[in-house]
Amino acid sequence: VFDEVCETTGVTLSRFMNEVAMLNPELKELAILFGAIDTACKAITNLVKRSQLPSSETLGYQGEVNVQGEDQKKLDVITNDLLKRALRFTGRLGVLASEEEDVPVDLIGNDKSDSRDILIEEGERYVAVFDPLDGSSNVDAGIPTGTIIGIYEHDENCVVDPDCLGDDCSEQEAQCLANTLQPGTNLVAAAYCLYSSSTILALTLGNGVYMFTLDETIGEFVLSKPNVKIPDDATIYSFNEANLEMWDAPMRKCVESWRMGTGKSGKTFSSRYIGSMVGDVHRTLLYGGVFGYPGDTKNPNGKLRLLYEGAPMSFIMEQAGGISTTGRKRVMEITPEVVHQRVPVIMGSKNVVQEVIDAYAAE
Ligand code: P6P
Repeated sequence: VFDEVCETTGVTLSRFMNEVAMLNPELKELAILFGAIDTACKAITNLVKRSQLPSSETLGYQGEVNVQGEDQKKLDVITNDLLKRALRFTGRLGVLASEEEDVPVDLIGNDKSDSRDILIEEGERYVAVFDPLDGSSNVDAGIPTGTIIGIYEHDENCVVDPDCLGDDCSEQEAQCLANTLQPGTNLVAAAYCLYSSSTILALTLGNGVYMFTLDETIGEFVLSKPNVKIPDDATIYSFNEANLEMWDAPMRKCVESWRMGTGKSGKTFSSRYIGSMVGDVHRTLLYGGVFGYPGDTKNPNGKLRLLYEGAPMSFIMEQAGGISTTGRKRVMEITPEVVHQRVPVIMGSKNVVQEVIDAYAAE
C-alpha cells in the first residue's frame, strides 16, 4: 500500500504521512512533525507572497542583526517564530536550532511568552534544525526563497530544567547544544519548501525524495513528483562565478573545463544561478547538473551553513541519487563543532560532481 499511495500523484501530504505512519508505527511522531511543517510552510508562502503589497506589515528590516551579523528582515523573524511555534506545539521536539537563533532554543519551559502550555512529552523524540527563510534578501525582488529543515533523533539526556538559573542553565544549554551537533548521516528526515512560481515541498524520510505542490484551490500540498531521481548527467553549472579567482584550483579547473567543453562530457555547459540555495538546488534535482558554494581564499569553508543548509540539502540530493561533497569529503559525514559552522558544498548529478572529486583527488 505504501508504494501505491506514495506513487499516486494527487495524494495530499497529510494522507501520505498518515500512510507512512500506519505502515511504519515508529514514524508516527515524525508524521505529526510534518503536519506542523505542512501548516507552517503554507503560512510562510502567504507571508512571502503578500510581503510586497503596499499594505504589508512584513516589509523591510526588523532593525536587529542576527547571530550571522546579517540585518534581520522582518520576514526572517516572523518566519522563524512561526516555524518554531508550529514545531514546538507538536510536543515532539526536545531542542531546535535555527539560523536566526544564536543557541538552540530548548523547548522545555524555556519560553514563558507562549500563552498555551507547551505540551511536554516524556523523552521528546526529535531535534529540528532549520533556516526559516533562506535567501530572504531576494524576497523584495520577487526572486524564489525557501525554508530548509533537518530532523534528528533527540538524545533524552538533553534536558533543561525550566527553573534553572545562571551557570547551571548554561551548562544544561551546552548539553543541548552538543545534542544538535550531529552529522548529516544521523538525519532521519529532511525537507525544503520552495516559494516560487509554485510552492513546492520536497521531503525525504530516508527512502527516496517526494515532492508536493501546493494546490491553493484546496489549500493542500499534493504529491506531484514521487521518488525523484536526479539525472546522472547534465550540462548546467550553478555557482557564483564572481568568486572564481578565489576558489581552490581543482574547482576552478572543473568550471573552466565545463565552460570550454573539455570536461568528461565533451559538451559546453550553461550557467544558471539565482543566489537562492533552495531554488538552485531544486532546479538541479530536476534538470541535473551541479550547484555549489566552494571554499575560497576569503572563506575557506564557503558560505553555506552545515547544520541547517548543507546537511539537509545533501540528504535530499543523495536520496535522489546525486552526490554532495566539499570536494574532499562527503558533506553528510561532517560533524559540526559549532551550530553555525560553514561548509563548502558541491552537489548534483553524480557523473558531473565526480569530476570535481577526481580533480581534488588529483591535486
Ligand atoms: P552569494 C542566500 O543568502 C544564501 O545563503 C543561499 O541561499 C545562496 O545559495 C547563497 O547565500 C548565495 O550567496 O554570495 O552568491 O550571494
